Amino acid sequence: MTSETVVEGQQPQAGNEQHGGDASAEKPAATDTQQGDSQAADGKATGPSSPSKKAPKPEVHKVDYEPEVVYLYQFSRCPTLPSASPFCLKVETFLRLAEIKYENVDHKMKYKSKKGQLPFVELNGREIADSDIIVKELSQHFNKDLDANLSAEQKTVSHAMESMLNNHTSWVVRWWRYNNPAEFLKASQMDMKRTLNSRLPNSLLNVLFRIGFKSNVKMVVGHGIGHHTTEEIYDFGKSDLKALSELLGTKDYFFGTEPHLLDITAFAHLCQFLYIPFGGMKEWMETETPNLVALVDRIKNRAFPDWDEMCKTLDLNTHLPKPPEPEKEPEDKDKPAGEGEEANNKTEGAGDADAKKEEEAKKAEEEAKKEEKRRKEEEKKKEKEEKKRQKEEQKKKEKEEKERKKKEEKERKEREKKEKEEKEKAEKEAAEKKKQEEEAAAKAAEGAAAETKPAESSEAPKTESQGGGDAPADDSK
Ligand SMILES: N[C@@H](CCC(=O)N[C@@H](CS)C(=O)NCC(=O)O)C(=O)O
Repeated sequence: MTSETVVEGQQPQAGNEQHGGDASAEKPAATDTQQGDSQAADGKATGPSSPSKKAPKPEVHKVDYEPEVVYLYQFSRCPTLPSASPFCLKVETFLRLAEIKYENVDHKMKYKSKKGQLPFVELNGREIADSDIIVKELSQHFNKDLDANLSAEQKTVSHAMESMLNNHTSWVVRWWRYNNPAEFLKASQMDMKRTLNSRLPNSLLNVLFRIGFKSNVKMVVGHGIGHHTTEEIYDFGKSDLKALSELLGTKDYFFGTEPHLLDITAFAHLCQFLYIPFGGMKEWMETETPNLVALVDRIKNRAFPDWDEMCKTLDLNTHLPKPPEPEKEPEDKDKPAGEGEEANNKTEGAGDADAKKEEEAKKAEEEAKKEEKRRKEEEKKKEKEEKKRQKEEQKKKEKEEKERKKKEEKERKEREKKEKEEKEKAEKEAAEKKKQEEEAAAKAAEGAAAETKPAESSEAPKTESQGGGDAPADDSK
């Protein structure tokens, strides 16, 4: 891969340049602990001198380093913000707020860390990679722990939120960028020719960039976020931003009146939404999370007073005093007007090479168009499938609801029927019982009547012969 191919996630292999640099450069006065590293760094053998022995490969790119100065390797500047990489912006913001002396190495995106990514830094002849590890190690080395005064609970909240931003929120941005490389180039106003200091035409660079970015789509699928619909992905991002906004509330910074690491991480990620806008997220933030927009402004003003200058000039070291301008060589009269270094670099066969490159660019453009068409079709298909799925789900729900109502109605009817039957049964039983009681009563009455009759005859007025008359009744009975 050449330096012309530049894509996030597919940075050019530095190849031999990986640990290149000026090996003959003056060896810096290294600290004791870095002695070994710096000896290796200057490209000179550290063992007994033997002409046949090959000098060990320097451990760092910047061999003429100044001790205790951090050398930062990040992406080239972007016209709309200092870095289109939240991880690079995080490290630079930290270096500035922690007031650590640093210098950006303008490597034109040629290098990446030994772990394979940007950013990385070199300090005293040693490479440190990964934004979180860089911040942690530099905080310790320079005794600049910005979170030192936080409570254990605040540190836990900070850790959770940073993790969300680095491992979830950032993928919403990546998903959009990888799927929309042309729109990303437009929104970021990146001029690839200038960014890469390339001699290739911008059209070719843009096509190569787009193809490279497109190939990163598999990364967002691998992460998992790429499986979802556009709407769902934006909702993921909005939920993260809402959570941050709630935590910030009306405070200046997440944990009070001074910035901590969470403020720096949030700033670096939020900038991506605000300065390379996409999908209406910026507008959404302005209305739904204005406190986050204000936080970005606060940190921007505090850490990047040279923001406008760096975006305009794309200079990586606007914070450093400028070295004296080298004396200008007299103008070459034969040089065609308007052509600078490029003209010097042109060789005899440059015309042929350019034609070949144009051809390649055309082919690549066609490929990119096809790829774009394929992607759009796939997206349409996905959306169609999603709509179909939603429709089917709705239908299923309606059917289930209908069945539920039907079942309820059936149960209600059965219940009513049962109640009615029970009522009728009870009424019948009551009527039966009443009838029986009446019959029993009638019988009893009849019986009583029957019993009364003979008694009546025996109680008939007794004849005198029967001892009747006025004889007194036997009281003892
Ligand atoms: N965990 C890393 C993430 C860095 C990262 O994702 N860098 C991207 C650019 S934003 C990169 O260098 N990608 C190149 C690759 O993965 O090959 C950090 O915090 O530094």
